Amino acid sequence: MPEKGTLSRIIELNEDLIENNNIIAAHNKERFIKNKIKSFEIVGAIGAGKTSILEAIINILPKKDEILVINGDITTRIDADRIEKCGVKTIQINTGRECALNSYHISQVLNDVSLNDYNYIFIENVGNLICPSDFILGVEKRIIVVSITEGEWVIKKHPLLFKMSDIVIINKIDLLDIIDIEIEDMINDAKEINPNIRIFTLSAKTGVNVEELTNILVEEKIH
Ligand SMILES: Nc1nc2c(ncn2[C@@H]2O[C@H](COP(=O)(O)OP(=O)(O)OP(=O)(O)O)[C@@H](O)[C@H]2O)c(=O)[nH]1
Ligand SMILES: [Mg+2]
Repeated sequence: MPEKGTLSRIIELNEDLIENNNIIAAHNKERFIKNKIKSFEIVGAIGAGKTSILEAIINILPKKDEILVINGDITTRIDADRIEKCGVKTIQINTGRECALNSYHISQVLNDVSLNDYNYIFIENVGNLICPSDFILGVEKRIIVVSITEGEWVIKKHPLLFKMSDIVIINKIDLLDIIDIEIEDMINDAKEINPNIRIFTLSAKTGVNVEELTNILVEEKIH
C-alpha cells in the first residue's frame, strides 16, 4: 500500500498536468479561430476506423490543398502515409510511450505550419478510448468513432469520452448482417450519456452516410 501522502502528491501532479494542458489547448483554439480554420479531433479505439473515415471524408472534400491532417501514433507513420495518398498534407506525431496526443504536441506542430494556408485541420488521435479524455487539444469539434465490432457495451463503458465529444460515428455498419448487435441500443446509450451528441451510423468501407457526415462538417458554422 502506498503511503497516503505519496498518493495525494500523484493526484496533484496529474491535476497540474491537466490544467497546463487546458491552458495550451485554449491557446491552440485561439489560433484556429484567428486563422478561420475548422478543426476536428478524431478519437476512438485501435482499429475503429478513424483513418478510413478520414480517407473517405477527404476524398469527398474538393480542395485538397486547404486540408491538413495531423496523425498521432505510438511509433509508425502508416496512417500519415495512407492519408498522404489522398493528396493532402500530413504531419505525423509519434507519441512514444504516451497513449494520447496532448495540446503541447499540437502547439508545436502549429508552429511549423503556415496556418493561413488551411481551412480544415483534422487530428487523428492515438487509438485509445480512455487516455484522450484527459487531454483536450483545442479543436472546435471532437468526433468519436466506435465500430460495431467492438461489442454492444463499448459506449456504455466509456462515458467520459462520449460526454466530451460532439459527434459519434458508429462505423462498420456493412457488417451488421454478420455481427450480432443491436445498433439501436448503441445509439440509445450515446444519447443517454450525451443528449447533445450527433450520431452517424456509417461504413467507411461502402461509403454509407459519409457524404451526410462530410456535409455537416463543411456546413456547420463553427466560429
Ligand atoms: N468492414 C469494414 N471494415 C472497416 C471499416 N472501416 C475500417 N475498416 C477496417 O478496419 C481496419 C482498421 O481501420 P483503420 O481505419 O486503420 O482504423 P483506425 O481507427 O485508424 O486504427 P488505428 O489508427 O490503428 O487506431 C482496417 O482493416 C480497415 O479496412 C468499415 O466501415 N467496414
Ligand atoms: Mg488510424
